[in-house]
Amino acid sequence: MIRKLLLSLTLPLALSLGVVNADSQTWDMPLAYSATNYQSENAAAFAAAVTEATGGSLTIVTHPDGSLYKGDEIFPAVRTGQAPIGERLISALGNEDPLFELDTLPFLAASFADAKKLHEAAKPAMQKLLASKGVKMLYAVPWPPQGIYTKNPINSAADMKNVKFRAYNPATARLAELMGAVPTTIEVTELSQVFATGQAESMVSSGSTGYDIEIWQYVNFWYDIQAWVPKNMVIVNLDAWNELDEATQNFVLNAAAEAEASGWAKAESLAQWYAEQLTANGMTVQPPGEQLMADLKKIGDIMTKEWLERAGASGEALISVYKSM
Ligand code: PCA
Repeated sequence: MIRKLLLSLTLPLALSLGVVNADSQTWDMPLAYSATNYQSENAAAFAAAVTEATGGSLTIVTHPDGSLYKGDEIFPAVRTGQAPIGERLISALGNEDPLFELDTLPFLAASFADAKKLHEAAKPAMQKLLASKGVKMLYAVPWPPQGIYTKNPINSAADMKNVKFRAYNPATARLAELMGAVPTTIEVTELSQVFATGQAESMVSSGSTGYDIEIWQYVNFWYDIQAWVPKNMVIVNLDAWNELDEATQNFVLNAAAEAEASGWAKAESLAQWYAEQLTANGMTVQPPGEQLMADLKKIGDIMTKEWLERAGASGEALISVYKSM
């Protein structure tokens, strides 16, 4: 009787405070990119789909724009369980394992169709690697093709000499170095500020990220080099995952599959639109000239060779699986 009385008093109190009970919980989901970016919108739709499918027993709340954790804090936060779930640019983890850099190898998979194949080819190895770090990938979504943003026209890699370059991962830092530029790795939340203060005057990124920070305020050119298609992944902490019952896990997996499909479609359908927005805001958008392309191909060969040295036989095997698809 007393127990019943206590329950009847404490349960509504716990619910009204949003306190976790055995049957219902809330997952905070940190995102690095702005709320209006399609990656964040896609993540918000995923979160809403999970919340709805589970009738709120698992509620996922997205926190875009680095507001909960900045880009470089998200993977460690999910790994250690500080955040149960989060989204991170895969290749930003390149220093942890060469496998994370597979999708930024220049000219390996430069179209969305090839990028999708590469994603499928790498999935089993990625899940294994991520599991060894205590996390699981739920889905991954590409960025539109990458281009070089500059203030001045460039005709060759030599024109990038000493130019201050914003890198978003070890591979783009290496690319800059091989062009003779001066790379600094900067998270997207700091991007407007570093361009505004002149700490960066160029970068490689998609039309999407340029559009988000209104990059036409700082640079004039975007060379559409079509060299790779990097991806963001949504990862979940394995302990948090294993605590979910099977039905809930299945709701999450279904929502993740939908988010992966809609994210790829969105990236593809927006790629051209983003390039048009750069042009509409006064930038010159063009393919790289012959010399610049030849230089980039050479740099790509060096980066691929360096990657294979690090990734070894398993890296080579992955590439041949991809090429046979
Ligand atoms: N935007 C992200 C990574 C790739 C992209 O297109 C960024 O610049 O941080």
